[in-house]
Amino acid sequence: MSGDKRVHTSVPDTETAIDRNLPEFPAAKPIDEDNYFRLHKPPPYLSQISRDVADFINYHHLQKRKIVLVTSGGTTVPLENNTVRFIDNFSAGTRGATSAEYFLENGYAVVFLHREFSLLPYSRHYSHTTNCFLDYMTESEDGKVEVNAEFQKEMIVVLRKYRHAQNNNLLLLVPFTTVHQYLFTLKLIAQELSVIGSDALFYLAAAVSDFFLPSSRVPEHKIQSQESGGKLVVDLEPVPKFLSRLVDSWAPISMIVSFKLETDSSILIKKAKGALERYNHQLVIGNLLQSRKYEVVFVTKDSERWVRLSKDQVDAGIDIESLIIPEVIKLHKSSIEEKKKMGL
Ligand code: 9Z3
Repeated sequence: MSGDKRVHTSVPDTETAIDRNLPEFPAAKPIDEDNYFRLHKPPPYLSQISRDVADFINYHHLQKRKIVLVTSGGTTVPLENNTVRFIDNFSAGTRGATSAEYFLENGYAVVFLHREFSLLPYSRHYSHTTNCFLDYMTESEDGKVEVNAEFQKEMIVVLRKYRHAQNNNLLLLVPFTTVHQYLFTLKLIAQELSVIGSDALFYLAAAVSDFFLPSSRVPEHKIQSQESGGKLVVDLEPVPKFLSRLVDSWAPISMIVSFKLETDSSILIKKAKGALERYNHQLVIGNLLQSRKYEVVFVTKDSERWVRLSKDQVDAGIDIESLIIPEVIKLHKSSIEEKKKMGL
């Protein structure tokens, strides 16, 4: 028997297998966001997450600590309820996990909404590297397991920061796997965070699918290739533009930073500006898949500014997040002052 009380999202929820009573998902309309939450069942574990998040927010709000929601990793779109096949979005979780560490260093408490089993703050230094974690270990002369001498210096720094976050309850890990779980959990956390208004910051680095399969159309069992003449034709719907709900009604006073990922450099800024105009939030950080670890562009309504690591910084292994996060925090501070002046 396992004593693990944590929520896990990667095992499909087969009890909510295809429900033919649900109405067919209507074609795309401007009210899609509301329809989505009306026509889909929330994940069954959501009330547990709600309690954990509410406790975390109350605890830090009492201590006047700012709270950031960092989203990280890619969402999946399952093609079957007992999921064998799914569509995935690219993201290792490096941006989110690394950013969370720099927010923690700068005094924020962090709700880390992440794809289960993607990179996590602190453990990321050791968990998904090409080294097996056992390569960090060595056996001492008296038969004890120890950390290899060459890793001691770096590991003690990471270990101290990790313990500090743990001992002070500064980091709340909340998992998702599917885009469905992501949307319901984001909505829940946003509504709970809205209680602290401008002291909350949303930093949306997760790679969220633009398409999904409405639950009314998800088959219960593995799709059989013989039944469809060997072809698989997938007909997906656009994911509702949840960002507009986040900005307008879930957390209207908080500062929202979203990421825009492109692979074609000639459209990055245009797409980032388009997102700002569409959702009316404060900042889009644009990045290209190919260069995301070395350069990003901060796009606001009236400015665009590249933030880049120099060659020396790249060679020294500096994280670009160590440049991004202080800039974001500066903008959050001015946003708080502005909102306070407006009496919000
Ligand atoms: C990003 O652009 C992230 O920076 C990356 C990070 C996914 C590139 P890694 O985890 O990668 O370090 O491997 N995230 C946002 C991606 C996204 O789906 N954005 C949507 C869009 O571009 C808006 S929410 O339309």
